[in-house]
Amino acid sequence: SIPTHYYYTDLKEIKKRYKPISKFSHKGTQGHVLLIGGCFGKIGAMVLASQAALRSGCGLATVFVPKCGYEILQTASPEAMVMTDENYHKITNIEFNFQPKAIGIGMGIGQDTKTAEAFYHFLNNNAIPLVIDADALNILSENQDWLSLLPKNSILTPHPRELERLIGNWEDDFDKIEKVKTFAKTYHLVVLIKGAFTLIIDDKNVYVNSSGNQALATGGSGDVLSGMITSFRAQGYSAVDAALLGVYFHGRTADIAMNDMGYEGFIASDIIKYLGRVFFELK
Ligand code: B4P
Ligand code: MG
Repeated sequence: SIPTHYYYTDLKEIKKRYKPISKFSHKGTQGHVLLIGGCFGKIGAMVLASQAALRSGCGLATVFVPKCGYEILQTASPEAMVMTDENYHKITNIEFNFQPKAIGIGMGIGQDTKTAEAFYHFLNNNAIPLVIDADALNILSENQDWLSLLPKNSILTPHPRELERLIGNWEDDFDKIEKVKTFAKTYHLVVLIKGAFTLIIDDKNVYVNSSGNQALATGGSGDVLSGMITSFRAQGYSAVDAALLGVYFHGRTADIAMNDMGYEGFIASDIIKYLGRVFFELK
């Protein structure tokens, strides 16, 4: 097997990779994010992802949701622009008229056959770096021959259950890491294994994240993370750096928040509220 290099991402390591915003930057230079997802009953995932993207420093964020998401997004996430599918309940045809710097897809998207077909069509026509999460990962697990359509250096953000659907089961943690490394190498991807001490894995390196705690074991925290990583990708960070920064910042919000509350009181939108505090630590 390929030798594995292990790294531990702490504040010092993050400071080396973080690039402060220039005095002369404007929204046009900070990167335009496109987030695609949501279905009836799961539009909140897109509200969370869009707010997380904007609070992570991208210049502009557009969301693509089914029609039922239009008023929800415009109200709950006024800084984001909204484009809608022609279908009310779910995404059936992904079309947009601009060039985003990075695209995040899958949060709350559901697994309808029409949505899967739209995703396939999208993959066949897209070269923009992707962050792929949630049901978009599950659709890929069901259609593994689509994996070769992913642009190089796209980022996959599965939790352990989603990872198992994608690569099958593993014997132990070492076997899991070997399997993910091989998978990442085959398709030229960066793959996360989310959980306590989230791992970020490319074809030869394993980065172990140091931040975060059990307060993050709450619905929607994964959607927030996807918005953050897509935002960093759109700002010009490499796939590995975007994933490292996203995961570290995400966890760090929960660490800082525990000065103000207990684990149980923390919900996914609090990650977004505390994000600015993490950037403040890098000043
Ligand atoms: P879904 O129903 O698909 O849940 P989701 O919408 O993806 O949730 P969300 O996006 O909010 O959270 P995510 O896990 O992506 O899946 C739930 C199903 O998967 C359930 O059946 C569940 O049992 C299973 N599942 C989920 N996590 C599992 C795990 N670790 N092991 C086994 N089965 C699992 O993202 C959560 C975020 O919070 C990640 O960034 C994660 O790193 C972070 N986080 C969670 N707990 C943490 C902890 N203790 N410490 C630090 N970070 C933590
Ligand atoms: Mg998730």
